[in-house]
Amino acid sequence: MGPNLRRMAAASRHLLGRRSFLGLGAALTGSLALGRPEQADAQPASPPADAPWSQTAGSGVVDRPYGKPSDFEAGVIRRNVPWLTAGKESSVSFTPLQDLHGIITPNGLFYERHHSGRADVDPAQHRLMIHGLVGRPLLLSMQDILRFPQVTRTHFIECSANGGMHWRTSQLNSLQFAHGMIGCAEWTGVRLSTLLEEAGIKKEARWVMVEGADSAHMNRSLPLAKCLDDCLLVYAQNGEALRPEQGYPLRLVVPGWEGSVSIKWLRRIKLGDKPWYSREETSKYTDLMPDGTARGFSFLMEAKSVITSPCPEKPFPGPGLHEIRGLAWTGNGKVKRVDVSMDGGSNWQSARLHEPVLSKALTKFTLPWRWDGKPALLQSRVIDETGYVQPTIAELRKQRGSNSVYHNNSIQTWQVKGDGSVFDVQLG
Ligand SMILES: Nc1nc2c(c(=O)[nH]1)N[C@H]1C(S)=C(S)[C@@H](COP(=O)(O)O)O[C@H]1N2
Ligand SMILES: [Mo]
Repeated sequence: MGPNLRRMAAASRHLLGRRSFLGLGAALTGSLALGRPEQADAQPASPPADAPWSQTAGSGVVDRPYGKPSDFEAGVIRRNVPWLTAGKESSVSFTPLQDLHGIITPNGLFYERHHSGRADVDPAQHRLMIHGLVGRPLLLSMQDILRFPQVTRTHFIECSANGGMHWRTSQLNSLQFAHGMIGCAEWTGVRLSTLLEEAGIKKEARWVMVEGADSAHMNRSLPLAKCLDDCLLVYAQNGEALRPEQGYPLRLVVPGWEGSVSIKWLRRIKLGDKPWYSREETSKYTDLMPDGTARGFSFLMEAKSVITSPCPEKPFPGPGLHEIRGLAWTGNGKVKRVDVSMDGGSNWQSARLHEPVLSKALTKFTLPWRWDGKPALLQSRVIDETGYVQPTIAELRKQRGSNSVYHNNSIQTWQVKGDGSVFDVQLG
């Protein structure tokens, strides 16, 4: 631990040590106003009475051969915005980040983005073709793909349209809708380089086209160097087969790059000497700059962070000691530091990063804070291992103008009101 970290740890021990989070210490000494009076009962006289579930045996193991969450968690679901997803030709659902506690997104809650709906593919019939500038074109079955050496890596996938609505202004007042086009999973499959080497890469090859088996046949061009570096062809997500929504039985994962290149239901890989300039890299997924030119092939997802607790969906229950929690990530590699401000960016404190801090994966951060019940402007700002600092929306608009749809990685501001409610605001 460096001196800086030691000082932070000591400071938070000091803050945490003096009073309990629920104010129990205060109840005993009677010296502090409590957030929630019912929690003041420091020494209950008797254990709680048996509830119905404590009085008879519960269900056995036969009624639920595949597990599901408690019925009390029925509100923890992906959500869509009806006006954004008028039909199934183009649809998107958002991860409920406000209800999640770790860096892994549960498979049933991973956001979805489909250009022609969810394809339900039969793995026995699915084939992957590798052709173009290769020595030996290949047509592989899933059984073939499973024979190659396996790798497992944890990475986020974020749609470059995440936060896109906020180029205009704050909209919908929701963590889920403002930031939920991201998920992070432990992916298992084969290195793309392993398969390309099996096919034999011709020396003129520079670009790789990847295409899906959905009816959109969504395709993108990727530089060969990235494909050989860290791209994965995966068939498993968090230890089980991919879900149909995430591209079952086979998808590409392009770590740290915009989600649209991580082609789902992957059926074709073609090597060439230049990009294909497909629909999704010309008419879409480009960024209109202030000078009227369009920036293309803007693959990298730059560093971003957000406070997930509190947030509009999870207001503060009352004044007192709270743990500010959030997530940070960067397409450049690892998160180096996250700073948190309570006053709209005038003063910053470093948050604690939770292990594991993985490359191109979500990283969790926390910071204890005693909220005095006064209005506040909460922000988080990530700095990644390359020294890149997450910009404010004003800084980003200065570079990019306001015609963009994609790549908004600006600092989120949560306005906390006196009653603990939280609002999505942009500072001028
Ligand atoms: N074949 C195919 N691949 C695709 C898409 C698609 O519509 N079809 N959508 C892309 C987009 S825009 C994103 S952001 C990610 C979303 O992945 P997810 O649905 O698993 O979250 O998949 C990408 N891969
Ligand atoms: Mo996307």
